[in-house]
Amino acid sequence: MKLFRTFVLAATAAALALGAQAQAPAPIADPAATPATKLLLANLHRLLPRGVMYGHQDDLAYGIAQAGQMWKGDANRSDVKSTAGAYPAVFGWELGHLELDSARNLDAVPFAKIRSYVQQAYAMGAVNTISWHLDNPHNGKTAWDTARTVPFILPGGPDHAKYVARLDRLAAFLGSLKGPKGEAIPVIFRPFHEHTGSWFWWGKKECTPAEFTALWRFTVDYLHNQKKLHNLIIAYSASDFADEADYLERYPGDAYADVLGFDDYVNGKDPAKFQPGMARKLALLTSISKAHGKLPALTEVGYDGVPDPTWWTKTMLPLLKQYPVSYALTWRNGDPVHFFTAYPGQASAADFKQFFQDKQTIFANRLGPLRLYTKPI
Ligand code: BMA
Repeated sequence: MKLFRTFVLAATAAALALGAQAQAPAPIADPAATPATKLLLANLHRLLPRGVMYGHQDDLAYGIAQAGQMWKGDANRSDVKSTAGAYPAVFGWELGHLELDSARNLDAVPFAKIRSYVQQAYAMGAVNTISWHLDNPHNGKTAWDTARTVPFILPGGPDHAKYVARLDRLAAFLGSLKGPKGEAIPVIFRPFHEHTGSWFWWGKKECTPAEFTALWRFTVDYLHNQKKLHNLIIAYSASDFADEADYLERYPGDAYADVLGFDDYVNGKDPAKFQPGMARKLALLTSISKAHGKLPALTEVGYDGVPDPTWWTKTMLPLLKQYPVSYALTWRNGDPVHFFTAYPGQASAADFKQFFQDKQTIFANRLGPLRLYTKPI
């Protein structure tokens, strides 16, 4: 009897420990997701313990040829490939101004080009993630306008139809992302990012948690049910946050997100505080994503201008080894002073190459063409 009791207690403790450790990956939020979209998400979960995928925003569109000089639109060019020898495993793209029916996004990249870059990344077996700095639908100002907006664009609000018209344009573009056989290309869609900050019209001080979650759910439901888009993996991406409750305050629910992430930059803080701050947030992200069976990711990260020559291996790599995330996306090499990854000759280039060579990092050369989309890895 005593033995039995001890055994049961030990078994219960083991089960509890296991339970606390990991939830099996949750099914994709969209029950009607295409098989390739479901497979991509399942494969990303499988890849998680094997290493972190490196990502770069606008990688194929433009970059820095050498200090002070940009390149733009050169076929197959990539600062990451020029520096490390391989393309990123994750490609980030931005759809701001698509809602205005503009031919180019807010960073002057033509949408037709973005479509072909998405196809190129997909063909090499890499992953595409899409953000949307959409202009304020209430007053026509930019995404960075902080006027009260969300209640006006929700169903029943005076600007709802305007918002829906913008979603229609978004949906037409997302629906046009097709592979060579006409198949829908799965993408990670990351709407209303950095919502725990207060610099976008969907930010924390700009709307209530109920308004934010209503906007999120309406948007995702509309894309799924009205627009019949089933190639989306949905990413929830905070900026800074204090604790689990703060992170989840505006969480739309497990039925509305697949990836849990946050954005963090060295800029704007004491560089010495970046690593400990990141470690604190990654520890929280690890436990929250495990508890919900969601995929953890560093949805944006970087050091503008990368002035620290060993930032990749001394600051980022130790963090990524301690707290596995699916991917870490660095922002765009936008101009000679606003850039987030190395280019040949840049101060951190040699270190970036070492980061690439580490067993724990995954670039496109380690993802066979289309493998993530076609069979369980
Ligand atoms: C910001 C900056 C801007 C850019 C925006 C959207 O962080 O890079 O220059 O317009 O992202 O890509």
